[in-house]
Amino acid sequence: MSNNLDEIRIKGLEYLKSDFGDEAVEKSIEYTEKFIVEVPGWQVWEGFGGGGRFEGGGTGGAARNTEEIAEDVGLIHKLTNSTPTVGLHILWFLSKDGAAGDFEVALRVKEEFEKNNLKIGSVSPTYFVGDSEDGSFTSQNILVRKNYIEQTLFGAKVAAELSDGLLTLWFPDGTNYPGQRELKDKIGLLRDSIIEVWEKVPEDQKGKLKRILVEYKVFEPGTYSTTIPDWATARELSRLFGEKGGVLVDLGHHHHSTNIEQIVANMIAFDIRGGFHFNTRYAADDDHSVQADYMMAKIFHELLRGDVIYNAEPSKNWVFALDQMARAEQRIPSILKSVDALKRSIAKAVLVDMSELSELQKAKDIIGSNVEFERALLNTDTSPIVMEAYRRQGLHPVPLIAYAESGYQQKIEKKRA
Ligand code: AFD
Ligand code: MN
Ligand code: MN
Repeated sequence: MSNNLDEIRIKGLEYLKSDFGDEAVEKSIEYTEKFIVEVPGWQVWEGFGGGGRFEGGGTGGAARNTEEIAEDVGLIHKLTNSTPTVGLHILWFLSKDGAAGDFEVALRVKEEFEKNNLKIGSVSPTYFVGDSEDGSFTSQNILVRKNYIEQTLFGAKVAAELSDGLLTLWFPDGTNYPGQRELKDKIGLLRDSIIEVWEKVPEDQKGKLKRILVEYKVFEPGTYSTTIPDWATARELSRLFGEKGGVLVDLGHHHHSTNIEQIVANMIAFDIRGGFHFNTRYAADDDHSVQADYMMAKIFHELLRGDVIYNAEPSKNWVFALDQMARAEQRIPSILKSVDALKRSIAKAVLVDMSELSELQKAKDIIGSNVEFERALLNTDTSPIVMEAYRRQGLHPVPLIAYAESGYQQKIEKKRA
């Protein structure tokens, strides 16, 4: 199997060089090598149903606690050198009683991650756990709102003091029936609660926070109305956090027909701090492993052309995380596949010959520009580039194979049965 991989890689690189030139291929390998993505702690964790909506524990072996999450993501990082941080939900992973955050727990989790060459990544208050059926920041009960505001302040402290300053807010607020709540009140309470949070974050923590990203979702869990249904609402709310506020684009959170690339281009044009939750859009939700389809390559085209990846000015760079969760499949392979898909996609975007493409665009050669665009982003298999990027780091060129050969899955299924 392995010498066949070498042959595919070597001959594949030769083919790509003849198609795109040595320089473009070399640059593509470098960009692919450098691309990193955050892993959501919940993707390897047994505790959350989520994606695919099917219950059942798959073949088993899911992590039961943050120590095992750290071991699993630590292995993924060892195999890919691409996943140095883990996204955490406060009530799932940083709490003693499941109702409030606990800084002692956060300190312990930080150590568990450091033992596995990992760091805490984004910190997410868990607005959908607890008493939020009438809303979290939009509840009519001021005590419920206060509780979630407190949790958000805890999240700001952890993000500022124990992590890299990234707070990501996903509000499940919405309604299931017309008339259930006044829609204007819902968004008004959400806005007022965010204002209260930002007023209460201590100045020193504000200084250490780098991004507070507000996520949106076209619907769900509210089936009639979702209080933050689009990036415009998320953007308006994010302004309340000042220059550090931004918008989190979760790929799965859109209607099927939505042109994601246009959203990305517009956010970049308006200099909005951004981030992605990568997954697959089979349904208007997330939760499935990423696939390296044409859309993903086009998204990376916009991100690269918008200079929001590898920008020398760190505040310009978007942050990237997986957000997928399913019980049925084996967790670690589903993440390795996502990392692979993202690397394939950025590799394609780097191969686009922008000088040739812009000539064709200027000449208004519509079909010519479409063909040139598709040459790299639709028609090219960048496996050889991804394999070469891993090989140069002394890694197995196909982490999924390395994982299968490692016996780790059998080990955790036995140990965690
Ligand atoms: C759910 C939400 C949203 C959020 C994630 C983790 O839809 O995507 O980012 O949980 O909080 O998938
Ligand atoms: Mn998400
Ligand atoms: Mn989601």
